[in-house]
Amino acid sequence: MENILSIAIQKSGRLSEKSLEIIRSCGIDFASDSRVLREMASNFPLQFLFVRDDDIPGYVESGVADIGIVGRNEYDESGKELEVVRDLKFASCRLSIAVPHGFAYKDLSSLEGKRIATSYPRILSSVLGRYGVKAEPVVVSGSVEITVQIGVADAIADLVSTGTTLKANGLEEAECIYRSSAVMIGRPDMSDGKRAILTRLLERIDAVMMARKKKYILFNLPAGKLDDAARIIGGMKSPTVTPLMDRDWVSVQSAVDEERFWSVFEDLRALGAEGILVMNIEKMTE
Ligand code: PRT
Ligand code: ZN
Repeated sequence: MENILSIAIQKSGRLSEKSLEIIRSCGIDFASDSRVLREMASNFPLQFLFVRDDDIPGYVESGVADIGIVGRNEYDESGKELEVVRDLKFASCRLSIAVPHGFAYKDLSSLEGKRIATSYPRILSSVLGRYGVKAEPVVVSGSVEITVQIGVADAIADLVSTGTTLKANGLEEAECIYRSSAVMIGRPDMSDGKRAILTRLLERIDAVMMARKKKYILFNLPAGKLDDAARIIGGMKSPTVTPLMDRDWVSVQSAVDEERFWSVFEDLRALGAEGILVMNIEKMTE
């Protein structure tokens, strides 16, 4: 359908909730709770297709869906040539080599001739190939972490986030070989009509993602300290400055990077800022 963009989303798993949440925060409404196979948004030309994550790159390639949200690992492993339209920066994880205690791991060359169990043979072999290491991949579709104990592999290459699963299975994380997070993929040859809908969607997603990285801060400051405050807040051309009844004081407001927030807060306090108010930003553009 020319005037509708279809998006493939994981039906149930680590990506499902956050994928839907980011779309919902773009002001796009849908029922979703039933997670039927297909569903239409009520106020945006977007149709959802709820499927297994492994199938998403293939569905996007074949045109069953126009775009999809999937782990970068799953996309790269698929070998499909699609467009990565956005890194959505959630569901971050790494693909790591893990070895049993007592395995003398130095670097990737320690894997020469070893059996390595993984669900990501394509990514693994491309990394090993780059370092000229020849190992024997053992491809399993799940429970990679038990393969050493049951004697089918000498080491593994598996996704890790906290590392708890590796530890529980007597393995040590030896080296991270690849990093992943959820990405939005799309068909490069989308029609103009669909591309226009995607552009609208991306504008909203960017506004939501940018807002999440910032806090809005409002405070009163002795007027003479304005230049110092601007330097502390940094990265912005013009904080909004409003005069107060008391001419010696001004009210200042600005967006601040979330990751620098506490140091900015403390420096402003030390400068004499009072009545500091901090707010979450819902949407934002450059
Ligand atoms: O049913 P379907 O095929 O749709 O889902 P799935 O079971 O194949 O995928 P799912 O939902 O488990 O993961 C989807 C995506 O989430 C992956 O492709 C990754 O991009 C991403 N992701 C993020 C992870 C993890 N973190 C993660 N920790 N995928 C898997 N894991 C595994 C890890 O391998 C370990 O077994 O979760 C376990 C816990 O990890 P630790 O390190 O916290 O103990
Ligand atoms: Zn899967």
